[in-house]
Amino acid sequence: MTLKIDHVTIRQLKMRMKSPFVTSFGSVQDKQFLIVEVKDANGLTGYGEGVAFEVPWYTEETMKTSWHLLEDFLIPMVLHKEIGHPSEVSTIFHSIRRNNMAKAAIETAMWDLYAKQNKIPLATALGGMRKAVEVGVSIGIQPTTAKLYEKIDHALKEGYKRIKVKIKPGLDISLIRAIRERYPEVPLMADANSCYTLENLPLLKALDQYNLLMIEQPLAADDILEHAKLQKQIKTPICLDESICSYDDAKTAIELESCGVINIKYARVGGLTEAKRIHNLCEENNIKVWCGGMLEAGVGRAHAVALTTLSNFVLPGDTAGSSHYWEEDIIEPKVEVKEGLINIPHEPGIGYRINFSALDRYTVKQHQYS
Ligand code: OSB
Ligand code: MG
Repeated sequence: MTLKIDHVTIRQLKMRMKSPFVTSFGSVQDKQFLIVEVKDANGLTGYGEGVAFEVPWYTEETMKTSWHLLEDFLIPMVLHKEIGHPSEVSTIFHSIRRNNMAKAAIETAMWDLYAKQNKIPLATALGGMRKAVEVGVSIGIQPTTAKLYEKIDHALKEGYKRIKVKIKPGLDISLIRAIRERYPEVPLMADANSCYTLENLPLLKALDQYNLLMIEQPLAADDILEHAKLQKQIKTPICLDESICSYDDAKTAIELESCGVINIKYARVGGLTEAKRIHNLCEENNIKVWCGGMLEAGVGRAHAVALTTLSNFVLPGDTAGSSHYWEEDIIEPKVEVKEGLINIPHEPGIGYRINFSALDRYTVKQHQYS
């Protein structure tokens, strides 16, 4: 059996989140993203999610650049081709620079299809052994401290295993202090989404007193060197997110000792194959990893959850359940978090069915390539 694709469909979806998600770089509520379907000659289908936002504030990609890359370059590279294994797809895409979220959208769909062809769960296809994965939650910037407490209370009641909050200049020390006053022991971390520079060293040092699990991406996305300088001067482990877009970035960060932890997002690195390579490299070098999120709907979440079954995902991920963000998800059953755990589905592929009635309702545009 080979991964020979006869049809690819790209859909653009628009889904309203329960509440706006606010970070140091902007706010999202009506989330637009892509769903890619690949179909083989037997009519079996695989699904991937194109998670780039409409605005290029997290990385340089957007939903529209993803569509362009898929249509004009990536789909023609795989359509009607005999591909032996999904791990070859990232090599096939090698001549296309970056555009990792566009690549991941179709690469993950090929992984799903491969697992379905072989009647095994995606987690098994990837080599994952866990039966359940631990989950934390990422809480965006809130209008008031009362609202933030409310969100944290709710997340703890739902059983999430750690709380991550977004910080930004002017809402950092005071925010973390306020959280620690009310929750002295909660496993807590802060994500800066690149909003500081080394000039903020005193502030970043001051955060050391609050017993944070880690501080995520304090400095610029392309500043692996400056993160190394910072890590030498603060006790809180640095976790890199935006800085790690490839295996080579991870290698550089490890060699320079820029971080103690890496947040792996398969979409940011071009797919599941590259995510697994980075995971393995980190494991060999005693760098802990956890699985990040991109406010995905169910398809993207399912891929993240499968990836998290690999052995070095030793910290709770950002893969909150479907109901955390969405009234109704595009998969069935929805991703469920119980006591901070997501059970790994046993069905082939991503292990969740597409809810086509929801998928159709949220689709604003689609095109098939054959
Ligand atoms: O920095 O991890 C981030 C969401 C969008 C873009 C970047 C990030 C995030 C999150 C939320 O923190 C993760 C999630 O719940 O999907
Ligand atoms: Mg982050």
